[in-house]
Amino acid sequence: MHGFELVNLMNHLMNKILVANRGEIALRVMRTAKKMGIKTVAIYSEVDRNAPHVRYADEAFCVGPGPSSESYLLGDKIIEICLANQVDGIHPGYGFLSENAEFTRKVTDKGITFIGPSPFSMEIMGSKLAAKDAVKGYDIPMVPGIDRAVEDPELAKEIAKDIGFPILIKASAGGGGKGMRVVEKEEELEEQMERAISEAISSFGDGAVFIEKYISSPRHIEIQILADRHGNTVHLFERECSIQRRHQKVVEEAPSAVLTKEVRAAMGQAAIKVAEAAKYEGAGTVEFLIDDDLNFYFLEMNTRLQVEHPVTEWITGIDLVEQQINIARGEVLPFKQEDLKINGHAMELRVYAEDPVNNFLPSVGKLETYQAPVGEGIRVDDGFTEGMDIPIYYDPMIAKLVTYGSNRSEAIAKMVEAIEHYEIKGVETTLAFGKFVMEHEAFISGNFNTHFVKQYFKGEMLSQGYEEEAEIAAILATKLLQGNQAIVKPIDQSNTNWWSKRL
Ligand code: MV4
Repeated sequence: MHGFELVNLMNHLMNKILVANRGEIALRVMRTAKKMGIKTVAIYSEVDRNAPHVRYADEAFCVGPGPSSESYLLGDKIIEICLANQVDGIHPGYGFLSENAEFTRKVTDKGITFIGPSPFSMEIMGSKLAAKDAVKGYDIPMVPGIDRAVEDPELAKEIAKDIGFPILIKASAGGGGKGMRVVEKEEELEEQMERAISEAISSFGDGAVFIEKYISSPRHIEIQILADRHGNTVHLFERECSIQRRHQKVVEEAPSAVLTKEVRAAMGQAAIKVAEAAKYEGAGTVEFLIDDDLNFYFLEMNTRLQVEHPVTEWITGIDLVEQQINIARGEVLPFKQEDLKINGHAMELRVYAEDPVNNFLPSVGKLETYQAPVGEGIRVDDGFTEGMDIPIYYDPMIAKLVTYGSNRSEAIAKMVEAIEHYEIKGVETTLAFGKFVMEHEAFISGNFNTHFVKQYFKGEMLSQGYEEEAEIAAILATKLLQGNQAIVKPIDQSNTNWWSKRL
C-alpha cells in the first residue's frame, strides 16, 4: 500500500449513487447498492417513465424524451442532477456514457465519484493502437501485425506480404467489427483499405487503420479483472463468448470448455499485466482470441462492467458491482489471487426481442405475456414486466437468462429447462435460438468457434414443421445409407450435426 496522499487515506463518502442507465443493468446495480445500504437515484427518459428501474430507485429524475441523445447521453444534465441532490457517486452501467472519458473527467472535476476507471485508462483502451503501445514491453502475446496507422497502400502491401495473407485491416477506434476488412490476397488490399478507412471515418471520426494477421477460426475468450487504487490487481478467470452473431454476443459461459489450467493461468497473468500497463482501477475485461492450438492473443480491453458479468459472479461467488463500489470508495481488495477459485459452471443466454426465424430482425412491441423462470440454478436479470412496451430507442435485450450447474452439462441442461419455462408472448425472442445452441452437438462437445452461428444456423430450423421435416429427412438418409452407401452424398455441413443428433 502506498497511501501518502491524503486522498488515498480517506475513503470516499458513498451514501447515494445515481445509476446513469436503464433496464436490467440499472436494476442490477441498484440491487447491490440497496444491499450495501446505499441510496439509489434513477434517471429515465419519457418512454421509460414506468420502467422497473424507476420504481425500484429511492429517487428518480426524467432526463428527456426517448432518443438516447436527448436523454441517457446528456452527461451535463446528469451531473446537474447529482449536484442538486447530494449524489456521491455515478455508476454508468454499460453502453451510454460508460466509456466516455470526457464525461468521466467532468464528473470527477465536480467532486463526484465515478464508479469506474480513470479517463486516462479509458482513453488508452479506447484506441487499439494506443492500447498496443501501452502494453508493449509487458510481454503480452499479440497477433502478428503492426502497431501504427497505415495510409499508404504500397507500404500496406509490403507489411501484408511480411505478415502473410490472409490479413485483417482494423480501425484503431473500432468496435463491434466496424471498419474491419479481411483481405485474402494482395490485389484486393488497396480497395479494402480505402473502404476500411472511409468506414472508420464515418463511424468513429478517426480514419486510423492498422494491419494484423487474420486468425481464421478463433474463439473469443475474455478475462475479468479487478484492480484497486493501492496497486492490487486480480483476475476472476475467463468467460467464453464465441457464440455471437455479427459481433453481437448471444451465449456466454464461464469457464470456457477448452482452457487448460496452464493456459488459464497464463491468460490471467497477461490480463493483469494489461490492466497494470493502463494503470487500471475498477472492474475491467481483457479480450483475447485463441486459436486451435490454444495460443492466445491480446485484442483489447473493455473499461466497463460487461453484460455477461453474471457468469463470472456465479462461478467465483463475488458480486462485481459491490467490488466496483468499494474500489471507488478507495478500499483495498478484500481477496488475493490465491483466494479465488472456480466453482461449477455458469451459462448465459441473452434474450433479445429479435426474430431468429427472420434474420434476427428486431421485434419490438408489447410484452403480452411475460413470465420468467424461477428456481435453483436460475438467475434472470431483466428490466421489463408483463404489459410493458419494448421501446424502439434502445438495445432490444429483454433479459439475461443465467443458469448454473456443478459442471458444464448440468448448466446446459438447466438452461434448456429454464428456456422451456420462460413464457414470452407479444414479441419474438431469441429463446428458441438459445435452445438450438444448447442442443447442438458442436456446442455440447465444446468444438465450436466464432463462426458457430453462420456455420450451423438457418432461420428455418426454428419454424414450425421443420423439426418433423428434418426428422423424416434424417430417417430417409439413414435408409439410403443402409441400402446403398454410394448414393448418399455428403450433406451440407450446416445441417449434418443438427440432423444426426436426432437419429
Ligand atoms: C480478429 C479476428 C481475427 N484475426 N483479429 C472482432 C471484433 C473485435 N473485437 C475483434 N474481432 C476480431 N478480431 C484478428 N487478427 C476475428 C475477430 C472476430 C471476432 C472476434 C471475437 C468474437 C467474434 C468475432 C467475430 C468475427 C471476427
